[in-house]
Amino acid sequence: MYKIDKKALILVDLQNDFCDGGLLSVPEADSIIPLVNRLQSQFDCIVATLDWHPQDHMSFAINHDHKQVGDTMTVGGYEQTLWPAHCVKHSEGAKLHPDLDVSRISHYVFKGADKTIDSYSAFFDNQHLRSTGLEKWLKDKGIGTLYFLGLATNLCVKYSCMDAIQLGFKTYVIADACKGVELQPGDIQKAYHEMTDVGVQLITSNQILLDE
Ligand code: VGL
Ligand code: ZN
Repeated sequence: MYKIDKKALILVDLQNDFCDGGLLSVPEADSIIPLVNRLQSQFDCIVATLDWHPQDHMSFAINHDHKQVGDTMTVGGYEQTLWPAHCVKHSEGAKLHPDLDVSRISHYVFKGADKTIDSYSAFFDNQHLRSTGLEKWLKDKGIGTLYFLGLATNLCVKYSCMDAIQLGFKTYVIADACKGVELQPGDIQKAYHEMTDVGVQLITSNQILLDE
């Protein structure tokens, strides 16, 4: 007896604030959008994640006295980096990039909506206290293999991939369809190493588009 393994493509945080001109822009983010649109045609199931913060979110430097963007603080035993305000729910900056093809997205994951905790991963908040429900949604559909792309490689893409492995999904990251932010030089490379160390498979878009 064999199990049919379905695949999903997960689009991570392709929102205006992470794109060119946004409040927390990732260098060259806009350049991946045409590729993301082409890749979608190779998958039956497309999921999009959105960073979706309230104005008073704890990850915004502006919400803490004597703190600047880039500072860190310890919250509930884990280190939180402080960001400029970004992806405030319902704002223009929180919308998906206008050139992104959204016609085939069948599920949306809104994360970071609790003001007291951040959520880089598509599956859990940063303290693994609460699930976003994505694991159940995928497993109910018989999806066992996930392909990730989007923004930022070393933050939300990485944390999503690491959780996916832990949850038992076969996990790929499409390297040329991701862009990252180097807070420290080498951050992106380091993130790829952390991912491959736990079993995430690094691929490029041409391996998926071969039979296009
Ligand atoms: C992200 C920083 C803060 C991301 C989200 O999508 O990678 N980065 N919030
Ligand atoms: Zn955020």
